[in-house]
Amino acid sequence: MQDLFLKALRCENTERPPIWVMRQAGRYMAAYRALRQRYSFMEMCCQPELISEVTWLPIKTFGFDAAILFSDILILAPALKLGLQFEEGVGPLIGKPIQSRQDILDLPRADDLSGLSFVAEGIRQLKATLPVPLIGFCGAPFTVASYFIEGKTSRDFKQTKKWLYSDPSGFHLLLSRLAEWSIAYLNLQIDAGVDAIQIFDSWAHVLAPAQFREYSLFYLSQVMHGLKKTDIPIILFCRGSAAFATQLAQIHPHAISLDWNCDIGQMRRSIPYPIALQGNLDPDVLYAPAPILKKEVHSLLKSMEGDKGFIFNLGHGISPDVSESAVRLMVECIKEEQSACLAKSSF
Ligand code: 1CP
Repeated sequence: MQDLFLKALRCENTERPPIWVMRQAGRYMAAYRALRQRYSFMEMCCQPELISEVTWLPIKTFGFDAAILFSDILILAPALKLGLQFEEGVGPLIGKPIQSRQDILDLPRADDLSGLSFVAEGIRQLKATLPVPLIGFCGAPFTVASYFIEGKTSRDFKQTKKWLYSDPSGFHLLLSRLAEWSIAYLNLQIDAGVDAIQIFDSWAHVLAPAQFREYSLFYLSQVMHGLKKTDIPIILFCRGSAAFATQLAQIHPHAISLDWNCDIGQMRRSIPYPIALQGNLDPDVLYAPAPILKKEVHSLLKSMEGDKGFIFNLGHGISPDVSESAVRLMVECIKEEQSACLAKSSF
């Protein structure tokens, strides 16, 4: 297996930075859209053969250095008996949002994961064929809680914030139940063979720093320390990472994924090895004309030149309407870097 990605996660020198992108198996790919003509998103998430096929798509097409399991952070909802559907043009809808302390007490405990066995089977199938490391993932308890409370995508997270302020102990109870589920779910993925884990705290940026420590960081740390394989590399992604990166570093993940609101080279000065840094190209750069795209990719590479633990990624998920040729160009630029390095070393 090609191990550029795992080496960078261990902060070992690599001939070039590895590259993968968040949401790399998704709607910007024609092959993905063609599959979606035949299957619903939920069908694609729940059938091991389809999980494997979709996870493979961006690896085959663009040659990324890591694959991310095709699934969703909300796939836990059906296992928690909350119901989940994805509606065209609307997004995720939770059938029975959590509205009271009793709703939390009624949630099943995380001792029976048979409802998620299709994920384990998908991972096993992938591990038999993938030439690059496989990233498993889950949502951070805070982000998953906000979907389960709001019941759908929200702009302002009013219900979540109201609950947090009016009933902190109830909110903590929900977060600790979700942390238990996250641990069990990630352990299932580890048992099935994933090579690394990324935890997505996509809505962390709605929290103030002290709230982030209390309602997010504490549970991220609990999840990390609950994993059965203590040396499995863990990447923490959160929106607002520019503000929270130093807090994230305090719980010692293997890597922190940065959004594009910070200068990653400067961030390296406050986040020491052996924490690797992942990021942080503005996803909208993929709309730019080729010369600008190349310039932006090179300037990011330049700012992390010589860094032992750098993984090239976007600052957040890739948008569904970018062109595949822009993605191909970005990957080529990074791989050219390797040829440039090899050429240099031959003098
Ligand atoms: O219509 C479609 O075809 C579905 C689009 C889609 C896809 C391709 C959704 C719906 N989820 C996914 C896959 C997905 N989601 C992956 C797969 C692996 C990959 O290629 O990266 C991953 C890791 C996720 C994680 C995820 N789902 C996050 C965290 C990452 C992030 O982008 O912040 C979140 C917030 C979700 C929720 C979600 N899933 C899908 C939608 C439309 C949403 C809501 C997004 C929102 O609230 O804005």
